[in-house]
Amino acid sequence: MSTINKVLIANRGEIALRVIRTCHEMGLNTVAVYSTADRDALHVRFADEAVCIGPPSSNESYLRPDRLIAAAEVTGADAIHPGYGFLSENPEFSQICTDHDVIFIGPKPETIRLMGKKSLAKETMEEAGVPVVPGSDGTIEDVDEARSIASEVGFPVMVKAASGGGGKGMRLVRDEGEFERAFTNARSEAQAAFGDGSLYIEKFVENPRHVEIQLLGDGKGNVMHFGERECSIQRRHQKLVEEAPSPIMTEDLRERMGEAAIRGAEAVNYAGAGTIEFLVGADRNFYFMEMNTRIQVEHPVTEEVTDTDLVEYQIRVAMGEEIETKAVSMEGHAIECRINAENPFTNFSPSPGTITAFHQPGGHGIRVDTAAYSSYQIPPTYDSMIAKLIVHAKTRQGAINKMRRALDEFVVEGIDTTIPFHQQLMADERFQAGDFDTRFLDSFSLAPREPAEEAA
Ligand code: MV4
Repeated sequence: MSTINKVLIANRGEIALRVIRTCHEMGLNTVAVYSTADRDALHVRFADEAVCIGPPSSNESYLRPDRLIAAAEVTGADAIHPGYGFLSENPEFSQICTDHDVIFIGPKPETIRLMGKKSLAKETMEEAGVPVVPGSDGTIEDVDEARSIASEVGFPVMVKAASGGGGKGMRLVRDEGEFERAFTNARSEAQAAFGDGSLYIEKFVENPRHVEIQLLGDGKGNVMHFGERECSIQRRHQKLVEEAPSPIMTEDLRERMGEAAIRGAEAVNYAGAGTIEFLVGADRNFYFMEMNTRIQVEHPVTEEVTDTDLVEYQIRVAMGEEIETKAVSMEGHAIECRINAENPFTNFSPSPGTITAFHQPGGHGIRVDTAAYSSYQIPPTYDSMIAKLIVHAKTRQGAINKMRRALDEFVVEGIDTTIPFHQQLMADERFQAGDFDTRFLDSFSLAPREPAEEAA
């Protein structure tokens, strides 16, 4: 056991605030770090101490291990919480923290590195007995060999980058004739994006859903799961809405997916919070896709239906506490809408600027995770998410009704936001019926903005 007294949060925005809140509830001191673009940010205001770590560019601030370690050393922080994005899944940073006697609140460097190599992660999961999509054994260098494997697997196939993720370096190949071009293009894209052009091949799963299992391990052999999240409402690999439970879930499917996910995490003696993403086919067969070794943006929907604080769990296992594994039950239904500073009527173009008025919804079953406020200037440098609106109700229909009411109450002036998109989505018949997959938004057409909104 190693106690933690002071946590440095190596992040910004809503997730930095989210982590600060749990630290303070646990009686822990907090250190914020900030770039010069974030001088007036709320994470700086609400942390016990704050250290400026550089200019606006992430490469010169939030992504600089040396400056983060220096900030931890001058403030006497004994742990670093990386949040999501930035250095949260960087194995070198996790190792650097350990080398400087600072606890990295997250998995071991070897686990982060292994799960970052998608093809190795898949092999590890297959050996652990987790269902995987049929395809090549590991990566393939030679185009001709790759083509013959693709034919064996059977078209259509997906060509994926071994070091990829989030859809980069990925190609759908419908038939043998398209194969060579797709393979060569994917290799160049992967080499340019990840410095690693190695590729692997999988059978294409048509119209899949994205369903992920929330996991927690203590690194002492104990792993538990907190049920699933439905994340199929995505646009260009960016999630816009998440919910728990998944509308397709049954007790039996949850038990089998949960057990598979636990087997996978046990195989790497997982330490920390993590997620296993599954592709779920129309026939409800499920296949390992990726493992995320961080706390995710959408973790609140799980917190709401399981009545837990996942960040508290992260900190407890980082201190070396053993977890009492138990079956966690899900109560009711939670939905999260990501409110971005983007104009949904102009292809989600970014809309940075100053928020001139900000009023957030409230009432029973409403949670708003945000670092925005009235007069806040959104820096153009970072991501566009300005708030997460999370609702929790007894039923899915109750959650949708509550979300529609909350969206109507949410006032953000001075910039465009994705609120009108969410209002239309929540009113959509197919969404309401739970009848959607990862391609749903490709065919979802937004009705033009109402004149009243135009005037406002
Ligand atoms: C797939 C697939 C269909 N079949 N693999 C997209 C991101 C990357 N993590 C994996 N992805 C996919 N892999 C096979 N064998 C379809 C996707 C996919 C997808 C997956 C989850 C959520 C949204 C998606 C959107 C397009 C494609």
